Amino acid sequence: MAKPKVDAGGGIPALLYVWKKGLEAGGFLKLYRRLSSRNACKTCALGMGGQAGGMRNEAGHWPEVCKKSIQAQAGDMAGVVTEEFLARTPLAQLAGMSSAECESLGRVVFPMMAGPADSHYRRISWDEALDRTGAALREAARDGVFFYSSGRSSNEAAFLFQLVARAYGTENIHNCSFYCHAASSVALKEIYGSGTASITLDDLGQADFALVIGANPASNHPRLITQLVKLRERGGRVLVINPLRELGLVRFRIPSSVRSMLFGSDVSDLYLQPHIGADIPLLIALLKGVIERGGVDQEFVEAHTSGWDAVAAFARNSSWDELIEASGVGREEIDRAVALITGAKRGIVLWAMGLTHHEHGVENIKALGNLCLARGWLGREGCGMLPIRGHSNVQGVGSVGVNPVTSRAFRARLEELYGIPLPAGPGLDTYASLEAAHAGKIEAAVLLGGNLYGSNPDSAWGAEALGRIPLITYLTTKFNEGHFKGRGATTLVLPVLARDEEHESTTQESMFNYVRLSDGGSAAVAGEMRSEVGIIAALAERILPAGRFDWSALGSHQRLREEIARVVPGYGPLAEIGRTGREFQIEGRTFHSPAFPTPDQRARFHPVALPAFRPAADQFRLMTLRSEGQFNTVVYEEEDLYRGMTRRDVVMMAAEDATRLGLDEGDRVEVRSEVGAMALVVAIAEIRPGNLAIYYPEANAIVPRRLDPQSGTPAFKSIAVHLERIGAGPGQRSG
Ligand SMILES: Nc1nc2c(c(=O)[nH]1)N[C@H]1C(S)=C(S)[C@@H](COP(=O)(O)OP(=O)(O)OC[C@H]3O[C@@H](n4cnc5c(=O)[nH]c(N)nc54)[C@H](O)[C@@H]3O)O[C@H]1N2
Ligand SMILES: Nc1nc2c(c(=O)[nH]1)N[C@H]1C(S)=C(S)[C@@H](COP(=O)(O)OP(=O)(O)OC[C@H]3O[C@@H](n4cnc5c(=O)[nH]c(N)nc54)[C@H](O)[C@@H]3O)O[C@H]1N2
Ligand SMILES: [Mo]
Repeated sequence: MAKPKVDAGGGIPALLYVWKKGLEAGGFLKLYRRLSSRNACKTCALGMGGQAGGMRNEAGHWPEVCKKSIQAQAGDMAGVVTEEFLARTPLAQLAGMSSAECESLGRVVFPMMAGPADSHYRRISWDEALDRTGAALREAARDGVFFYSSGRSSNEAAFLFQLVARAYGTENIHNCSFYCHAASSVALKEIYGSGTASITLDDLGQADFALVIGANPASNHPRLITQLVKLRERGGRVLVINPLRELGLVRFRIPSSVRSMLFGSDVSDLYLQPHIGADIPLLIALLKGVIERGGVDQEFVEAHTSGWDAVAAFARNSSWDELIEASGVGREEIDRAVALITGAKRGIVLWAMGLTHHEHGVENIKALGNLCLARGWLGREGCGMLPIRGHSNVQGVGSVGVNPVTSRAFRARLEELYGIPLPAGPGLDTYASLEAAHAGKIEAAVLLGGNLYGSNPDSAWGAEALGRIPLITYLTTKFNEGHFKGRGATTLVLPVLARDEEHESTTQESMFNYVRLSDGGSAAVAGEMRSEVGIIAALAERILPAGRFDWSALGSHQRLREEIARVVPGYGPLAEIGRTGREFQIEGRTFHSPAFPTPDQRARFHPVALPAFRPAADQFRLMTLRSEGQFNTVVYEEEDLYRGMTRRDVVMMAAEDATRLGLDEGDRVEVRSEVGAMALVVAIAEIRPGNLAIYYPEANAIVPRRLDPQSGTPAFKSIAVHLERIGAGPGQRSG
């Protein structure tokens, strides 16, 4: 069994790490100063920093630190890519670099390009970079262009990005959420009429029950664990549903609490391990149990919801045996979970990619919504639904319109204010754009951050698709694999300032629908980096007819905030935030009374059938996930401390399966899907037998291009695979 070196998440190793990174970044004080500046944290969307000050959460609590905010900060401060390096390193060699190697190259500090005949990237001027991109866009058919954004950029940059794209004439504007929480947005809109969390941070402080399903916040949103531990200290209960037993969801040492650091804190009361992709039968079983125990909040259901009868009848008529068999969780454990759920007054359900990354992603969240509504856990304090968002501003990027499907109100405002005639239909979403590229229909693409190559399923196909685009322009802080393996015929790489280096303040939106102001600051390294807004405005001048917009004015963040305030519902206070520093909760998104923005003001139950995903008898169910040492496609460390893995090319499997197949820890195996095979090393983990886990982004070599039809999200976590032994160790050693 792969044994972690630690007995809990967090703790001393997390603190030691801070020192190590501090040294790498050129001194602890220097790093500390940056971490404590008034800028929203660059990593996840839990909300830290802003005007409350660095290392403070939305309630002002200090100190709030986590390892990955330090990784990201130190990463932006260390080293630069030089012209000499580019001259001596051919593209072919760059394309052979791992994610960690790309990250270690340092900051990109001048514009560069590689054309079809080039063997190396070479430095170019800003004018040449912008002129080339402008010329390609001017010549392209409007529906032959796409604009992609990750979730790191500011609201100001993202708003301008979509405004320029729409004024230019395309609706092919999308972001990384189509590979992330799109399923949550689609489902939540159908459940309560708004596509984001129904709760604020305060509600978490009032709940007496939390269900954490399909998420690993111990690694990915560590400060959320503090909230769970506090909830338990108040006498509340935490239920975890996850096929893999994650150490940090069992025990955690919270760095800001002396007692927790010394003795550790229990994070959960009960841990259910269903099969991968089998949450729906389990959620139906829990609902059935709640009904049988008389735990339905009849008053709430009658007064504030619709659709209950069909959902209740389906649960009642489902057989226990079938639900138990399909979910993999036994009756006794289900009963214990039902007792926790019915014993609680105010419950919050939290989830992430374990629910969205399936062909039935939207259905998963509807099934979760059904359980929540049956208990009356919506539209009341301390109750509700919380999608645990990924990137620090992924929600803001969507709110300000980087989306191929915008609301009627949003479109009407764009037409009215700017006279932009908008095409009737939606544009291409993230995957659809790549599909169009693969079919040779994309002529140019502009990518504001992110790593579309590394995030995409079926990497070989993804590289082919990107390779067929005549011109790709990447805006980035650092190199990633996409800049080398996801090149177009001609590729430009333009260097940007990170959020805490911007000359003007910027804003971000957290997963609690709270908008924060970041002060900006000075650049961590010397170079020609420009602000994202500056680059987009300069591009706009080259692709849009003169006189229609005053692009020099739209290069001002304050002015952009005034525009956003006029266009985006609930964003009114943004106009003043730069002057007053007053951060705000977006109106109309979170609910403390049961009046929902649906046509009949009621929340809706949705009938959900058992998912079709069922691997054959000789196959495994495979999920792809993150380690504690990475941020998405950026790998900082090979080690996954909490899972006890010392390398990344492992396949985690249950001891029972290994024994059955005659495998030992460290044996080499091949894991094969319908699109490819990977040679990996066996690591025994506490995962439900019949299920496997491997690390993303490497995993995308074998992730098939199967999508949730309702959200367009690839099924990164329910893949049917074969596993075969190819040789004995030496492989993963227990740490
Ligand atoms: N340190 C760090 N922090 C991050 C990121 C990072 O890469 N590194 N990425 C950021 C981003 S963009 C995102 S979206 C979030 C991602 O945050 P998470 O969604 O927490 O991350 P994942 O590692 O993709 O998977 C989460 C969990 O889902 C479980 N799971 C897989 N399949 C199933 C299933 O079928 N059912 C259930 N119930 N569980 C399942 C896995 O066992 C794993 O524990 O984190 C953000 N924060
Ligand atoms: N198999 C598999 N695939 C997955 C997932 C999975 O769990 N399994 N998860 C999916 C999810 S949830 C997501 S969100 C996507 C991630 O998709 P993306 O958001 O596209 O990818 P990231 O790896 O987060 O992008 C990191 C890059 O962003 C750039 N960057 C960082 N900061 C800035 C900035 O301030 N400005 C600019 N312009 N650029 C910046 C740097 O180049 C950095 O390397 O991957 C998806 N793909
Ligand atoms: Mo994400």
